[in-house]
Amino acid sequence: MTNFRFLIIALFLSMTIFSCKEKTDEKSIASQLAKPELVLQKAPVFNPDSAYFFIEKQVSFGTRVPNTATHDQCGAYLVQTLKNLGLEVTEQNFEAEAYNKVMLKSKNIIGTYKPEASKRILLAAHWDTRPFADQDDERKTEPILGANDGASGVGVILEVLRTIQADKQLNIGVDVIFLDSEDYGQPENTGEHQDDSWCLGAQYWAKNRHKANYSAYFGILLDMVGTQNAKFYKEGTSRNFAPTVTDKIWEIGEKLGYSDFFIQKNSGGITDDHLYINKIAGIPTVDIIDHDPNSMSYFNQYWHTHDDNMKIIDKKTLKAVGQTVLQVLYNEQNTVN
Ligand code: AHN
Ligand code: ZN
Repeated sequence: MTNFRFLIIALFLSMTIFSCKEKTDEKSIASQLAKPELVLQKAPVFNPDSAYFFIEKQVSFGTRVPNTATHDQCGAYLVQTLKNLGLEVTEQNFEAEAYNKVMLKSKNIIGTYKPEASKRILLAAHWDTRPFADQDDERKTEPILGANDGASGVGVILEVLRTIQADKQLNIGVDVIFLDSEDYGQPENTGEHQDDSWCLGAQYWAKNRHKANYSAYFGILLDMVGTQNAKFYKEGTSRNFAPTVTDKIWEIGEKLGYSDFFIQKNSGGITDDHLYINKIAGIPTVDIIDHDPNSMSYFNQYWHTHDDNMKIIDKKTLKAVGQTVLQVLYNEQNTVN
């Protein structure tokens, strides 16, 4: 716990130093003074029942821990689902060394909507699940089902894609990345702290993008977006690397009526996949992640426990996140840059 707290504080301090450089020019001050009223462009309706189904389907394979058959089966399902949705699919296979020297056979799964469009938005979520329940009191060494931590972000993104494909109106490009080996991070009190033991798929992709010089206008990472009463604070890593996009998403979430979820308050930085997409790939990327800066674990009560199963998934939360992400995408096509 102390390690983790320290990490957050260190991260926050280092980012404050970075951020001092930006956004003090005259233009941004002027635009802050005359902030135009947000207009919601026409966007299709997000269906939380369908998103729920995509989550249930992933969980039905069992736990999705790298180097296991159920992991590979779920990966094959995600590849096929993206293809069925009409996307161009790239499977990025790689081996990553875990904190305990285990080599993880991993697969980032990338889907491309409208490859010809030059303006592109990146949507990301991790699809693997944690190999242990280190925050639980029982069966700590057994893997978790990860209905929320893993499947929820992927399920919402799949439903966003299905909606866009059915609607046929969105004229910007969208890339999705289902990142692997996010959740094999070093548990607390297991020897000397190792930096960068989480988010191995994001680190790999950020260093080895699926297309040469790939970039995007901005990215949105979804992590733990499925539980009842989820709270999304404006997280520090997102604010530091992508302040404008963070504000835009939270403003849209509020305007759509989801202010119970999109809390207009800041929290400290979290080490999550977006950190590496920001830091290494240079794509301004925001994390929509359920967490509670005032709680002991910093995350939700189900985090890395066996309670992270289908029982905690709430369609209201899926709707709030999915509708907000759709609206962000549809608002981009008419924005004057
Ligand atoms: C750390 O615990 C350092 N980061 C949290 C990233 C994470 C784990 N997201 C889901 N599971
Ligand atoms: Zn996790």
